[in-house]
Amino acid sequence: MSEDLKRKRASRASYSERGLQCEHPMAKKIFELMERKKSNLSVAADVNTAAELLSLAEAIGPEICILKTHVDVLSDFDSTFAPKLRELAEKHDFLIFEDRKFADIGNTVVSQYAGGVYKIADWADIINAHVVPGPGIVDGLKTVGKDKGAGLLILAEMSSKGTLARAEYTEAAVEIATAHPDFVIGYISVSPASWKGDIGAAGTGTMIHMTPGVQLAKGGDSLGQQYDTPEVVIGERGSDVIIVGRGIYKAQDPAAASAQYREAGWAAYLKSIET
Ligand code: S5P
Repeated sequence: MSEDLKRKRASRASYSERGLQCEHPMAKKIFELMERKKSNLSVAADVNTAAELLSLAEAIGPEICILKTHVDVLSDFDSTFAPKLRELAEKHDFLIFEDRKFADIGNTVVSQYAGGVYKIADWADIINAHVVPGPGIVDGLKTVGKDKGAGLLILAEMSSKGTLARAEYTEAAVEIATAHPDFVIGYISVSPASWKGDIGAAGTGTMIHMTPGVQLAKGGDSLGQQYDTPEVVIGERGSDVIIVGRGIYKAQDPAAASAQYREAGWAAYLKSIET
């Protein structure tokens, strides 16, 4: 292990300590929620209907800190969906992250975020964006989401094979993210502990790292997804939140699987802050 990595590991702080440093209300809320529920598990609820999604949320709600949605894949989406999901979020104490991956110019993402069929800004606590267009995308999303108290995650890395979001791209993404502390709360990242120097400050500070591509065994799928375990993702790669999709919603008993992932994620976190 390099000296840089060793130093970073040793300086890792607890979620509650980091929550206390947060000025952004949504970042603070996430750190407090993780500590309160003893959960750093986000479930990617990539099912095909609103009915399935709501029943999955009811089953796994007690185990998760964040439910991640792709609302545009729900074949039966209508205006009754969001209020029902929000009700479950209140009941089970979780936050809602719409994984829309905005990627257009500022003016366009304003309408995509606030308007259309989905009206994401009305119900999502957290959204994410690529920075391919440059900082204008953050400025645009901010005009809609900031006053609502929503938080933005910047996609700084991706879990898929051959991703172009690496090296200099990641560094540029971090630069854009850190210039907007009033709206950006963290990153979708894969291996933040290995980022050069202190960029992104994995495991310390107020930026939250969320990492997809997590299963209980290392592996992948036939379309380029790459998986690693909660132990590696939290303990070695320096992330804060594991995002698990098929490992949970395709399991025979998603509630039991989510309990298992929550325990694995939490144990990895506790171990990572041991001094
Ligand atoms: O780099 C990424 C970023 C995201 S948000 N790789 C990803 O896989 N995701 C999302 O995480 C993806 O859209 C999906 O919803 C989830 C992973 O699902 P799984 O079934 O592979 O665990």
